[in-house]
Amino acid sequence: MARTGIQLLLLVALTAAISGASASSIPEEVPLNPLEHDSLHAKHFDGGEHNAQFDHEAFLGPDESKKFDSLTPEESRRRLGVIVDRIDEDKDGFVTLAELKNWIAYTQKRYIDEDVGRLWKQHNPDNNETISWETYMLTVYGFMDDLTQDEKEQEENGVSYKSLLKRDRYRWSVADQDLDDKLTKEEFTAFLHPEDHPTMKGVVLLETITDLDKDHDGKISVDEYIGDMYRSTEEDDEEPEWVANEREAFSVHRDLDKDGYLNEEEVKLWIAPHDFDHSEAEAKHLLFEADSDHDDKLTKEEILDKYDVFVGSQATDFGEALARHDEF
Ligand SMILES: *[C@@H]1O[C@H](CO)[C@@H](O)[C@H](O)[C@H]1NC(C)=O
Ligand SMILES: [Ca+2]
Ligand SMILES: [Ca+2]
Repeated sequence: MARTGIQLLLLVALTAAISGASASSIPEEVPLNPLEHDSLHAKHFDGGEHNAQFDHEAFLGPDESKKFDSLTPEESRRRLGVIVDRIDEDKDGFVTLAELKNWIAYTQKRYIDEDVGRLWKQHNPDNNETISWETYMLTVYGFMDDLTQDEKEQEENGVSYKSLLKRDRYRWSVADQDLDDKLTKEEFTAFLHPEDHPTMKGVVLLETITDLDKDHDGKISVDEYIGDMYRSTEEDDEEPEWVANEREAFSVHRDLDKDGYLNEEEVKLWIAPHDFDHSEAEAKHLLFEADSDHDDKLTKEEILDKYDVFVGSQATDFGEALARHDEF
C-alpha cells in the first residue's frame, strides 16, 4: 500500500516530538534510532542512483563531510590533497587499496569515538565508571511519566514511545556484559553503535526485523522490504524502475527458500553477509571510481580529478551556503 502524504507528515511529527522531548533534558539530540543514523540503513544506492553522500561520509566521517559541503570546489580540492598525503602511509606517491581501507576504518572509528564521547559526557557529567539504566531511562524517557497510556502506545509507522523504550531496554541488557545493569564506556559504545559490535549481532537482526515487519507476523513481505526504501507520495504514482528491480532482487537474491517472505536467516544473510568488510567494500568502490589508468592504485591527481566522489562541495550546496552567509 502506498503511504499518503498525511501519514508521512504524522511520522515526521512523531519523530520530531520524540527528539523534542529528549532535547528538553539533553542539550543535543540523542540517537533514538541509531539504526537510521548509523551506517546499517544508509542507502548506498538510493532511488537506484548512486548516493554520493554515502561515499563522502565513509571517506570523511559524517561530521567532517558536512563541513566540506560548504567549501568552494577549490578549497575542497586543496583540503582533499592534504588528506591524500595522510592516507599515503608509506609516502610513495600512490594510495593503495590497503591504505584506503585503513583510512576509511580510521575515519569510522574516529566518528564512533567522538559520538560516544559526546553522549557519555551528556549522560554522565560526573564521569563515573558506569551509567545506570535508571539514570539513562529517566533522562531519555522520563517525559513518558506525563503521558497517558494511549499516548505512550500510539503507533505511527509501527513506532511508539513504548516500543522505543522497550527496544532500548533490550539493547541495554545485551550490551551489559557483566549483568550489573550499568554500562561502562565500552558497553555504552556497543549500545550506541551495535552494528559494529560482534556481541550485538543478534540485537541488530532483531531490531531490523522489528522495524521492517509492519504487520507483526514475524516475517518480511516484499512490500515491507520495499516500504523501507521507497514510499510513493501519491496513491496513483507509478513505481520507478529501480523499485521494480528491488522487487526482483527480493525474489531472486534475498528470498532464498522462495516462500515469498524473508525469515530471520534470510534477513541475517542480507544485512550481514559472511565475512563482509564495510571498509574494504567502500575502499574498493572508491578505487574503482577514481583509478583512471587501471593500475589498482591512485595518484593524488586521480583522486583530485574525481574529488566529487570523495568529498562534498556540490555547486548547489555551495550556492546555499553563500545564501545563508548573506543573511548575516
Ligand atoms: C555518579 O556517582 C555518584 C556517587 O555514587 C552519584 O551520586 C551520582 O549521581 C552519579 N552520577 C550520575 C550521573 O549517575
Ligand atoms: Ca511482516
Ligand atoms: Ca524466504
